[in-house]
Amino acid sequence: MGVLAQVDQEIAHSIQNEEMRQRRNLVLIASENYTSMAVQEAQGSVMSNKYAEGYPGRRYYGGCEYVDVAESIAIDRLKRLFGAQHVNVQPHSGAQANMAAYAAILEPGDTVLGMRLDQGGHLTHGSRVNFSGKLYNFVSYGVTREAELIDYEEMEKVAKKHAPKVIVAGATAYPRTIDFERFRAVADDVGAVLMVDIAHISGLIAAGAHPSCVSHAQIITSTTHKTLRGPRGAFIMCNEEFAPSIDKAVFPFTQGGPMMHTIAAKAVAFGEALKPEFSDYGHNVVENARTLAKSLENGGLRIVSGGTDNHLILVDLTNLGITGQQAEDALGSVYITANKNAIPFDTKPPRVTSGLRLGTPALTTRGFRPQEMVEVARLIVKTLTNINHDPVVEEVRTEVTDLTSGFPVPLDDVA
Ligand code: DSN
Repeated sequence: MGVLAQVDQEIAHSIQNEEMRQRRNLVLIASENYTSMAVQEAQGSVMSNKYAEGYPGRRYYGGCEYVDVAESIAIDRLKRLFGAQHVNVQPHSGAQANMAAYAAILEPGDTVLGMRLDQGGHLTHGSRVNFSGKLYNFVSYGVTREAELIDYEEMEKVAKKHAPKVIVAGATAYPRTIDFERFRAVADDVGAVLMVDIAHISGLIAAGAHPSCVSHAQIITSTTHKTLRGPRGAFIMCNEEFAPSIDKAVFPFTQGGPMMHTIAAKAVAFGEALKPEFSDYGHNVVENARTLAKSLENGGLRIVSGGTDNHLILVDLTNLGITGQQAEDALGSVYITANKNAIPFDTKPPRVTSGLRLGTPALTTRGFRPQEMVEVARLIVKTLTNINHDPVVEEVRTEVTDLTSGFPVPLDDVA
């Protein structure tokens, strides 16, 4: 960080501190990861300087010959990665990808069926405080009270009752495999389009560690920075029939100039995900999550739905007598980064919650394997069962620092 430290010490310092935090902490936020240095280099490149409204070969600005190369490569790699018919790599974020996907096929006021936010869905799947819930008439499905699995029967019933134009599958806090075939059968039955938001699991699908939705969904949205391990951003995939309306909905309807530096970095990440090592990575993420869930359960914690099939775990803290907020704070104080999260049928408000969401994508990138996940579980249980017990807090901090210091972050790979 030579130049930045000379011209702007305040910002340079904040970045250095963030780098130190990412090295020192156990990062267990299910939606975070460590990008490679190649991804970071592309993201921090001169492509940030370029305006390129439009699409490769049909831009509204001159001088796009090199950014066209980067975007065309990103498109080609993403198509190959998922076997998609058409892709758009310009969405700036997952929320903007969903906004464009809705805009492509819906009119304001149209009915859409999505998963409840407080049972695992996402803000853009119809929350009243989000554009989705304000612009469209969202109806919802959730999970069953007993098994805490998606209630497919309820989903079908609600779909038949309300005849939505779109059914949205996908979640941000659902630890189990999603049955895309079943969603598509219901969508076909009621004449709806099936849209799947794979923001959380796109890396697992690319790796073959979660069943793919590509042959079932007509429209798919995803972020690029979670299990897929790319830069912060998003994309949309769709069947050819929706291609013109998706492209128009991204630009010019919801976005202006694409972030060409991010698109170049997406291309690098898609290239990495096409390599055989990425398949090992995705399977390791799931194996690590399973081990973490089992070890936490052995430590006395209740795991929502009894386990996990993917990269994340939801812990119900009720029997420990602490809230999600207290758990997040206690873990933060020992350098374990995680987030509070509502559990199904939570009685506490969203800023408090009874649950904790934990994910393994970032630690798996650092090289953690099941034996370390057993240790991570032990440190979590020790912390949560000793809240405000200062000697234990000190002890765990040292144990966490010792553990993470043995595992490099991508920055260490570069001499
Ligand atoms: N904020 C993301 C997550 O953490 O799951 C979803 O947008």
